[in-house]
Amino acid sequence: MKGFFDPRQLGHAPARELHNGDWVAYAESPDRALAIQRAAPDLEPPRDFGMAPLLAVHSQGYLDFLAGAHDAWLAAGRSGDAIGYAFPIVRRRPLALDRIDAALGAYSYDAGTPVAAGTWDGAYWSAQCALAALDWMVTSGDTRAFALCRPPGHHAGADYMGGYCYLNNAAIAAREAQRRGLGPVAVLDIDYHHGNGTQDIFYRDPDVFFCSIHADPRSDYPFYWGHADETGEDAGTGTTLNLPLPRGSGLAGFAAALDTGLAAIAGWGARLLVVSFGADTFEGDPISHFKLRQADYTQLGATIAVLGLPVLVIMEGGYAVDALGDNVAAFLDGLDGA
Ligand code: SP5
Ligand code: ZN
Repeated sequence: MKGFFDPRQLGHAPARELHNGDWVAYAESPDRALAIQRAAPDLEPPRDFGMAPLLAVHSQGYLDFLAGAHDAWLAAGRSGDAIGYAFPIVRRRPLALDRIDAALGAYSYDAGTPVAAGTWDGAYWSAQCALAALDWMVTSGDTRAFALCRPPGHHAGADYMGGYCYLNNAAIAAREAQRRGLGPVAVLDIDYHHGNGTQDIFYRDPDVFFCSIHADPRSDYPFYWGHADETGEDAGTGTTLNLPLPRGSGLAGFAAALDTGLAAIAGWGARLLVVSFGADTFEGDPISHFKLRQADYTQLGATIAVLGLPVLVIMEGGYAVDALGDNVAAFLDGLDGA
């Protein structure tokens, strides 16, 4: 399967994250991308599609903040990665926040998403991979493409970062697909964690169907989104479908939810499927609690292929680095009918 990856994505390398009250090594490491690259060696760098497709999803203020955050951190006399410590519960009104600490809090919802020296470039080229994979499908007529997006994107909203995510690669590709007349577009999110950023971006949009299968937010991050009663709002009512599963779920539970999600997507009339794929549903994942095995990913890919839609795969999470490449390859093989 044709795929895209840019070495500049490796420059995003935060050192540590806050976990249960301690600093631990950052789980979303550059090694993840190298592991996937080893298993899918035919990846090529994307061309530059510029800022316009990013601005179709994210606010100018947020993009300006993200591009300048690490410099502002250094200018404030700090070293290392920029990280916030104060977060507005509700953004009651827009304020011109000059101090870097105020901006870091206003543009994020967690303390797990530091801005490092290489973050802007890494996130930018990660998003360009999503656009290049979409462009490949359009120009070649291929019904499949893979974007090795890293950093991942599905937790990032229009004006916030979180959950290791800065730019919402899946949403950027989905919007660009709409613009090119490839819609209606459905986004199927099968990362272990709910894709809150993608949901938020399309919550009132009747033209993008969002379905997520994930660990129940009553037990798992991101806690505040992904509950079964979130179904969209205003014109988008009914175009969001959340299928939370309990911790410990394996193939049987996951496959049943996938059947439900795919039936909804088919019934809605999607013409293009964007899959936010996370391999953190793997039994050996160090931060997650599902029980999928490598062979299960082939089956999930094959089940999605039965829909008969063009499928653009966007990489999200997956932190068992030693198994990550094989798990991704297994999923892509299933999609390809191998
Ligand atoms: C894209 C994606 O999968 N994001 C997941 C973000 C989860 N962040 C909160 C979980 C905190 C667990 N930290 C464990 C660090 C172990 N080194
Ligand atoms: Zn995840």
